[in-house]
Amino acid sequence: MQTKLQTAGLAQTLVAYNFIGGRESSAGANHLARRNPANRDDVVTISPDSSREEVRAACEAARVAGERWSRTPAPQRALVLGRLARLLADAKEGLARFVAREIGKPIREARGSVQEAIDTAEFFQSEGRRLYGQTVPSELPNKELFTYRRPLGVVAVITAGNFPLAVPSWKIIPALLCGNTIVWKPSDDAPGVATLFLELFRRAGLPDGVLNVVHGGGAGGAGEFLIEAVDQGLVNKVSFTGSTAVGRRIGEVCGRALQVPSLELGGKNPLVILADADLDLAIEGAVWASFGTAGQRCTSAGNIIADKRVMPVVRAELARRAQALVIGDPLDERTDYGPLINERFLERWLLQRATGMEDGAETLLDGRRIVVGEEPAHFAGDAARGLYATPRIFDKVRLNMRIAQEECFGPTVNLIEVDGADEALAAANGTPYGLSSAVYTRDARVMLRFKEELSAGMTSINNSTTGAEAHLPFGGNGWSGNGTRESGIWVLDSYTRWQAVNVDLSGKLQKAQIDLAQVSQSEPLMLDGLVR
Ligand code: UN1
Repeated sequence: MQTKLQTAGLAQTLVAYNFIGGRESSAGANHLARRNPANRDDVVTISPDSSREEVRAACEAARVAGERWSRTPAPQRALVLGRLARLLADAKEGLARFVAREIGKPIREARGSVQEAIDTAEFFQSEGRRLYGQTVPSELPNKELFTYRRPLGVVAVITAGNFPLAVPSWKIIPALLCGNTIVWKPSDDAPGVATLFLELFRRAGLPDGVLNVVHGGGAGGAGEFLIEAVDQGLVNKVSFTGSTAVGRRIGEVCGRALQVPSLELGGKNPLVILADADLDLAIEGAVWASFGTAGQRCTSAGNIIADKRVMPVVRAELARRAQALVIGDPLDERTDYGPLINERFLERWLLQRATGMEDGAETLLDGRRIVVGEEPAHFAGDAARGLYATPRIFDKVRLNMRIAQEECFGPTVNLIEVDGADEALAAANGTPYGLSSAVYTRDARVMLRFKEELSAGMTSINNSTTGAEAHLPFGGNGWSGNGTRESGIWVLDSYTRWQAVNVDLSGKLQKAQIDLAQVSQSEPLMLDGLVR
C-alpha cells in the first residue's frame, strides 16, 4: 500500500483524515475540496469538515494522552523531534513540491519554508536537554529554592495557509517539547500539507493522542468549535496565527477563561528608505518584501516610506523591477511569485484598488488579475486556471488613507514620501500594527535611533521586512499580536508555566521575611525625624 508520503508528489488527490487519539477518521458527511491555486482543475486534497463532536473528542484524547506525555522526560520527548527533523530533511523536496502545488508558493521559497520547520525541530531537539529551571539562593539557612517549567495541558493550534508547514512547526514542536498535547486545526487552504506533516510525526514515533488533527473551516467550522472548547474547559491554551479580527475574538474568549493565548496577527509593515541609503540594495529588498510570496506573508512590506530626495529613483526603479518579475507556475524554478492562495484573497485584493482610488492615491502600477489574452511579459502560468495577479504599486499615498492603514494580503504596496528621518520614523510608527519593520541607511546613529524608536516586534537594518530566522523571537505589538513570541528560547514561556519550589531542610518553621539573621544593624531612623 502506498502511503500518503509516497503519493504526495504525484498529481493525485490526497485524502486527508482527522487524527484523534491515534485513530484516523473522516466520519463527517461533508468534505472539503482544496484546489491548486495555479490550476483550479487540480483537486489537491479532500478533507473532512469536522463536527463539534469530533473536535470535542480530539480535546478529550489530548487530555488523556497528556497524562503520560507530560511525565515523559523532556530529553525523551525531544528524541521524537530529532527523528522528525531527519524525516523532514529526507522528505524536503517532496514536501516543498507539495507546498507549491497546494498553496502556490514558488518552489524556491517552498524549500525554504520546509527548511524553517527542520531548523525548528533541530533547535527543540537540543532544547530537550536544557529546558532549564533555576536554583535560587534562599534568604534563610538550610533552605533551597528552585524553579521548574511545567506544561500547560491541551494546546489548541489554529494556523493559516501561507506558511502551512513552517508556522505550525513553530507552535506544535515547542508545545510538544514542553510536555503539552495538541489539537491542531490546520488551514483549509492546506489540509494536504498538514496530513503529510502529521504522517512524519507518526513515523517519528509520537505516541497516540499527543498530536490530534481536526480539519475544517474557521467561521462556523472546526476552528470555531475549538475556541468554544476553551469555554467548556477542554483547552488550556490557544495558539493562533491569522487575522487581527479573528485574533481579537479568540483573545476575548481566552481572557474570560483567564488564559493567555499566543496571537500572531496581521501587519502593515513599513520599509523605510532614507536619503543616504544604498538604493540598489534598498530597492531589491523592497521588491522582495512587497511581492515575494505574492505579498502573502504577515511580514510583507505594506508601506514603503522614502525620503523625498530619493523618491524619484525609488519610484522608477521599483516599478521597473516589479514589472520584470516572473509571475507563474510555482513549480517553475524561475518563478518570482505564484498565484494568490485562494479566491477570497484575490477578491479582497481586487477591491483594494477601488479603496485606494477613492482615497485619492495614484497607481504607479495598476495591479490586475491576469486573464487570458492579457498576460504580461514574462508570465509563465495558466491564466485560465490560476489565481494570478500583476503587482500593484500605489503612489502619493498619505498615512491617513485606508490603504496605508489596513493590511492587504496580496501583491500590493504603497509609496509614502517623507522629508528626513523624523518624518520617516513617525510614518513607520503611524499604523496600529507593529510586526516587522525595516530601515535602509548608512548612518550608524540613525540605525541606533530606529532600533530604539521603531515600535515593532522585529526590525531589519538594511534588510527586508521578511525572512525572520527560526531561532529569534517572532511576534508583534499592537494589532499584530498580544506580545507573545514564537521561536527560540522565548517561545518556551508560551507553552509552560513556572512553578517555584522551596525545600526547607532546617527541621523547624522558618518564616520568610521575619526570621532573618541580622548581619549588621543600622542605626534606627525615627519617622518623626522625617516629618517637619
Ligand atoms: C507568516 O507570514 O505568518 O519572516 C510567517 C518570514 C517567515 C515567516 C512568515 N520566516 O517572513
